[in-house]
Amino acid sequence: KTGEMGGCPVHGNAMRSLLGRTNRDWWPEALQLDILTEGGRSANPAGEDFDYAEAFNALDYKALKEDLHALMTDSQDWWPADYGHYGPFFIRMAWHSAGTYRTGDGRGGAGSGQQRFAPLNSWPDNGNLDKARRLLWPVKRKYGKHISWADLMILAGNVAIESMGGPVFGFGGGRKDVFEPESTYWGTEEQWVNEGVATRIQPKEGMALENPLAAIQMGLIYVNPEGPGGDPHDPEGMARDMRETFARMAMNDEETVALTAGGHAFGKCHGAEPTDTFGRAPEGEDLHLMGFGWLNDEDEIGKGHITTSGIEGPWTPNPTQWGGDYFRLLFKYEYELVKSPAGAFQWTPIDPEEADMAPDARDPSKKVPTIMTTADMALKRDPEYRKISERFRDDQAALDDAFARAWFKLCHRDMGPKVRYLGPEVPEEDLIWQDPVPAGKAPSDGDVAAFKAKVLDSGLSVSELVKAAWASASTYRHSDHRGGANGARVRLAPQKDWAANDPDELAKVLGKLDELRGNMSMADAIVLAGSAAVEKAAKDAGVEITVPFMGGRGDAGEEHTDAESFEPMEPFADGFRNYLRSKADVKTEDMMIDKAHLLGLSIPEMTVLVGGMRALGAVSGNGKAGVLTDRPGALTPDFFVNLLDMGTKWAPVEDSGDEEYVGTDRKSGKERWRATRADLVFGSNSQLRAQAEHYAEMGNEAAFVCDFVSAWTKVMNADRFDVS
Ligand code: HEB
Repeated sequence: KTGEMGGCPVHGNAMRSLLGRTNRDWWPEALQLDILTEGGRSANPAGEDFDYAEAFNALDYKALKEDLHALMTDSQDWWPADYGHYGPFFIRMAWHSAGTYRTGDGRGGAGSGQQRFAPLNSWPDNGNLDKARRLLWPVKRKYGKHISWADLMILAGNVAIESMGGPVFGFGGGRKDVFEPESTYWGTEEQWVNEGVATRIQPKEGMALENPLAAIQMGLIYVNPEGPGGDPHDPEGMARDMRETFARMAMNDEETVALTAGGHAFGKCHGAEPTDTFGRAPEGEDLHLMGFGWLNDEDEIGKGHITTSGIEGPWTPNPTQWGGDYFRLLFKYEYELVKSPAGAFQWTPIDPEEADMAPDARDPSKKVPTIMTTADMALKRDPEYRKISERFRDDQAALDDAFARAWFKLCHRDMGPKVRYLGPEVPEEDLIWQDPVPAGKAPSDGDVAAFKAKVLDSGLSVSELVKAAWASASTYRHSDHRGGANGARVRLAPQKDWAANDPDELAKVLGKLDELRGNMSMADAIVLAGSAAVEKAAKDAGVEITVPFMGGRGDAGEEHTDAESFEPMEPFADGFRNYLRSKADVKTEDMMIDKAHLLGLSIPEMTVLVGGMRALGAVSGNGKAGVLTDRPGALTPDFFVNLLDMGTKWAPVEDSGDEEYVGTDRKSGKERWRATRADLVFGSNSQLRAQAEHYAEMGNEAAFVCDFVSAWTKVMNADRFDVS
């Protein structure tokens, strides 16, 4: 079965790698700068300690916005503005920056300025956005460190909407740039959309869109504008593709309609010439083109009409003015299928009135017909989309509000809690998709100590307490900053019922903690109980240590929680707890690395957490696998010591699909241990073995405990954006 929802990344029947096709596969000739980041050397010229929030707060925001307004109509000879206004172009840039976000793993999105780097800078769907970013450069240069590229791209989109009279809900800054491409899984296909790669949804073949991907073909942000796989004759398929891909971006039907129609109130498609006459995409283009790609004729740049998608024409008669013309025309006319000069399928109104024609983008004295893409036509042809579209046609205020809110969500969905937003235009209103958490109050030192004593006296085991704290905190994703222990959503649906969380045991532990906590929040109590257990476990291993505690978490209720939006966060695998729902096409150990990456952990942090949690017996299902110790519950390095012991011989358990292993005494043949792939990889992989050796070495026992406590604390506090 392919494309299972709920976390499993599978692709066809092929075992696939964690990263799929990478930049090195796409551009083997590209400069190998990554050798300079070996040894943990940072690629960030501002330094890893650069405090972007501080820099942003010192920004002259008003002046920046004025400069952006002026930029909109400051047409440059090297890339002239259609209709004398860059607004639509910047909106598309911002939308494509944000639109890579996907709920499955929280990756993608506008948060770090990834559009500057491969592969995104060279995706066919991002055609010519290299020019849009270059137009912004003088403004970026002027405001320097005070505005990141990531923020600037979104703010330029907002200012563009404002400057064309469109509705805007707000802006939150705080997206810190990175200086190297992020390693995100974008799929395994070896061709781009414009090279004929197959679409990912194929109902006849039983193929669903592979999780966590959210685009229908390699190199697209969402759907193919010409129709499923380029076929304009399949309206149901078009709507199906839109519904599925936009849902993966956290958008429902109403948001999808509002965004698409609102976006296409502006600007035009570009298809003046056949697309096979272009130069290469930026990442593989000649040196002297200085990062530009897709040029038709480099001397012609800016002179003729351009080609981007291959579709040609604007949607409305007023492409630089917000209004209701998109829906008015969509419903006023019958549309017929035609081909653009570049040969792309598109739709055009039959017998349009003169007043419903649009000006030519470069010559206002000329009139051209308007168009719709096959995707736009779905808003009329799909029954559900149509109802919403008709409502918006008849109620402009409703469209204004829906578009403004959906645009705000699109651009901020990957920023996590609202406390992370910066600047003077952050909206007051709390929105459910921000996963709001009511303010909490930190318990006093006395209450902390008293509670810890009660917990250790409660009869709950170290393993139970550690597992509950891990279940609560480990939902955190560094990708979109969602999840984590704050809010104690682990006691709400759907998290309380996740198999990885051992629901019955969790309910028992949470019930007991609720009795003991007094007026401490549940969120604090769960974390603190875990700390108490870790301290006890360390003591039982002969090390006295205090686990740092930062109280003040609040408790979210059901009214603060969009339960459905948490479903994609359910772990399919969690190597830290030795949990695997079912065998997948991605290796179990790869999924552990992926989880560690989402938690923002380093290799040693991942290693010490796995080894420590195994020693504590904190495994889902409370099985034997991985608990390589005779004294579970004590924070010893036994996991590593026993894993590396040559006295044990490992072999796969028959019929386990190489997911379970048995370790026998090499001499007697007697069974000693059980383990999974997520255990044995620390012995089989040379780099992880080196980590395991470090923690197994005599003399490192105390360092092991210290490192465990600091990695543990990092996970417990990963979402504490409310304290800095
Ligand atoms: Fe869009 C443009 C498609 C959604 C906004 N788009 C465009 C184009 C196309 C498209 C094809 C053309 C490009 C060129 O240049 O050639 N879209 C599409 C699709 C979809 C969309 C298929 C899904 C359904 N959009 C969207 C959204 C938004 C937008 C959501 C926002 C909100 N677009 C836009 C704009 C433009 C475009 C503004 C224009 C640009 C210029 O003008 O430059």
